[in-house]
Amino acid sequence: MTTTRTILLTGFQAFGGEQVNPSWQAVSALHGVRIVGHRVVARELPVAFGDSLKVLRAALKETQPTLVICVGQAGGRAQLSLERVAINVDDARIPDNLGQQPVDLPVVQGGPAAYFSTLPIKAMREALHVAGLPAEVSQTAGTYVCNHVFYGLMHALRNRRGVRAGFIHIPYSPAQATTHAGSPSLAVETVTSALKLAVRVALKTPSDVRMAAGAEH
Ligand code: PCA
Repeated sequence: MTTTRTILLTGFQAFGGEQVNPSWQAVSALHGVRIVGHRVVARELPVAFGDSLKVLRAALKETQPTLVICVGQAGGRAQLSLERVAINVDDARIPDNLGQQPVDLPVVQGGPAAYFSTLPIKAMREALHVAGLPAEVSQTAGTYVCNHVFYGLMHALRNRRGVRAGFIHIPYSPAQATTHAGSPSLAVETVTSALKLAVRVALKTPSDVRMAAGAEH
């Protein structure tokens, strides 16, 4: 008997005064979609230190995915940001949706300083560019709930060989950009197609390509 393998994609609830979070809008559009013989399960995470990881860990246990990509909003960024590294720090500039504002606390007490994404981020960037979609490798996922989830994800999977995981930040949607004059934006449908392509590349690229995509700052 063959069982269909699962891809877990997560987006976030709205936060920071926004009405929507395009990460969930883009990810939820892929729920149930089949990609290279796998089936997508989409889940929404609360923008809360602690609770976000409880929901994520429950979803990991329930769906037993072979690939996990968590997606979050990074308003102000102009491209899809394929995050390279999660760091063991919570340092919140603004309170989360539960009013919590940790400052310089570890995500996991005694955990390593950082975890690297296990997604083929260079190959993903290349494929997105070929498809005409703006994407960059990002050297920081920040120190707010997205980095918290990214770090917690990689920590939860640290002993699970064969499960690849990482994080992608996305720009404002055009609707959001109407209230952030001058900010770059990317249509939710475009983000959805980009995520679908990113998943396809992750499933088809066993080891990442060697290609410069670093930054000086
Ligand atoms: N972006 C925030 C948290 C939720 C989201 O979509 C972040 O970048 O940390």
